[in-house]
Amino acid sequence: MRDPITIALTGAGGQIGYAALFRIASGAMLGEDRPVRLRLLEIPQGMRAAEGAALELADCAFPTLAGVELTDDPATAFDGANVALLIGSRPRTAGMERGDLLSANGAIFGPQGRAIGECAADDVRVAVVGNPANTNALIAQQHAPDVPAERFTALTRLDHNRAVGILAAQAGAPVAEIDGVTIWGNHSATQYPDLSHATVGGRPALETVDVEWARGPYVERVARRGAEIIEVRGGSSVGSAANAAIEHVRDWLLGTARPGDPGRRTSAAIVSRGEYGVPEGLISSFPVRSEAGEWRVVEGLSVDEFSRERIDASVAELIAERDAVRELGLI
Ligand code: NAX
Repeated sequence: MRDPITIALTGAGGQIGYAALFRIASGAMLGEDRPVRLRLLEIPQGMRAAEGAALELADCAFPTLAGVELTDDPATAFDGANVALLIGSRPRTAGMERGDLLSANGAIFGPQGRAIGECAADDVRVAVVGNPANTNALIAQQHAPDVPAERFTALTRLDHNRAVGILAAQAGAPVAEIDGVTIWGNHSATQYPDLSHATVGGRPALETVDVEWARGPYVERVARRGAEIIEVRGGSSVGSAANAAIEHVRDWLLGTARPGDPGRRTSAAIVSRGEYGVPEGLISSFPVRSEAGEWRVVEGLSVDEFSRERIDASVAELIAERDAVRELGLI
């Protein structure tokens, strides 16, 4: 066994936290040869549920689980953390305006970002799941000026996986034959699932499925998939969200290449360096690969007029969110 890695997870008493913890502790995220030390951050209201999850973790007797600590103090939670999964957030409730939502989350992600900056390990990598994920990641990043900006990311992997699954079903092909799907922009209804460069069994996806479908109902369905799950299941996405968070971190730390597929790529919301006309500094979803622990945007893909408009619309929303949190003094 190698040395343990310290993983801080917020919202451990909530649904996604609960679904993620067992797989992380079992080695499904970083491998069965990598012990994990878990630090669970909750607010007092969520603490009993997190304690219950910790008891169940003990009952799994995972050889990869090197320890579990619970705390409501961000500085304790992030002390020496190599990975921070920020899942807990303030959801939108009835009658809440956008400014209220952003302020409530600013009060969470600002202090957590500061604690990460002050206490986390030098190699810390942060993945934000709690919504509005991209802007929460930006808030946290802006409070940790000494941490390299690119260490703060937000999850669009669930959107990516949804986009792959829905394409596979439409094409009547196995998921393993789908490649080159991209989610652009914000993890919100404006996101753009793009099949322009996707392939199904090596053939262009847009020759396999109807282009009108790909640019209309498909985009809509992927973007609304969370609402569809709520309608059908009676609750929000939990298992798939936990899975996506685990895949995001695994690919980031261990790389996206797979045997026989060295160029494998995915989607993640990472800091823009101006790629594809996305203003520098925004945390926006791109086509990405990871190598040696660094996400890199896959560059050089052609962007047609339809895609340009969709990307720009989602990026405009990210700019508006960034400007709003600036005006509120949250960054
Ligand atoms: P839950 O309400 O079940 O759990 C959230 C937990 O976070 C609660 O236990 C709460 O006490 C805790 N919490 C709140 N503030 C905290 C703080 N300051 N520090 C530590 N813990 C805190 O929500 P769940 O279903 O687990 O969803 C969590 C978040 O994921 C939500 O914001 C949700 O919108 C977001 N999602 C993001 C997705 C993505 O793809 N990026 C998809 C799934 C999900 O909708």
